[in-house]
Amino acid sequence: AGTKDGALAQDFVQFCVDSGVLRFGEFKTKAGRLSPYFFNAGLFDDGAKLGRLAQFYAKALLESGIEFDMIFGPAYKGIPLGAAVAIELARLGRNVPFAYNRKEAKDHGEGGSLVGAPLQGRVLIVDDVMSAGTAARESIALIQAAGATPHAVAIALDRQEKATEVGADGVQRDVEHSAVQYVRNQLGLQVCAIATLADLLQYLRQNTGDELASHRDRVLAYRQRYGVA
Ligand code: OMP
Repeated sequence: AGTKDGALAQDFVQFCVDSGVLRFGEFKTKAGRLSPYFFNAGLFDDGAKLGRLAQFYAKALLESGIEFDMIFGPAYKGIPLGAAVAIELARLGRNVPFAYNRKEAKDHGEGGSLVGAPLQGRVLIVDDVMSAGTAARESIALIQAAGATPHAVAIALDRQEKATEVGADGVQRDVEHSAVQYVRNQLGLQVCAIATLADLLQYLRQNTGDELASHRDRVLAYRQRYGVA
């Protein structure tokens, strides 16, 4: 997972720590896990940070060599991210159509739940973090229903941890693969992540100090318990 250029990932982790997007402590994830770190993309909360974030996505995408015809930003968090990436790509000379969805279907005005360019061709989904992959599955279904091809997903951080499934008995269980592995291997989409948990651990290894060392031990223990191979 991630990009070939480890330097880009390291710069990105540093940027996220500096801007408070990546924090260490105790956080509960959507899947109910107690995580020693959390990535909150909502804290890319001014024009400069959003612009820099978009540059990271664009560089990671260019390095990945993934081809696509348009960008889709899933509601809510993917909307500003997709828009920012579309603007940055246009600035770099690659102007592609952009669309997003609304969560509540509208019965007047433009109607429907899709806004922006018509969904067609190979669609790149831009989102923040993939954990269980629920959001990705919804976007994929929506793109297919519109007659377009879900082709790739760009995310900022791949947590590289076991996805969960709810069994017939209604109980949630961990599975052996991550959401990214599922999207890549089972759904056949290409996935580009600016950084991964491995990059975060490398950052914690290289940046010494007592505080970071204790974070590193906790992140390693978390990976031991929930991480994928
Ligand atoms: P899925 O849609 O199940 O893949 O979960 C992704 C979501 O998890 C994100 O959109 C966030 O709401 C949340 N999340 C983070 O944003 N950052 C993290 O570090 C961890 C999570 C999470 O809850 O797993």
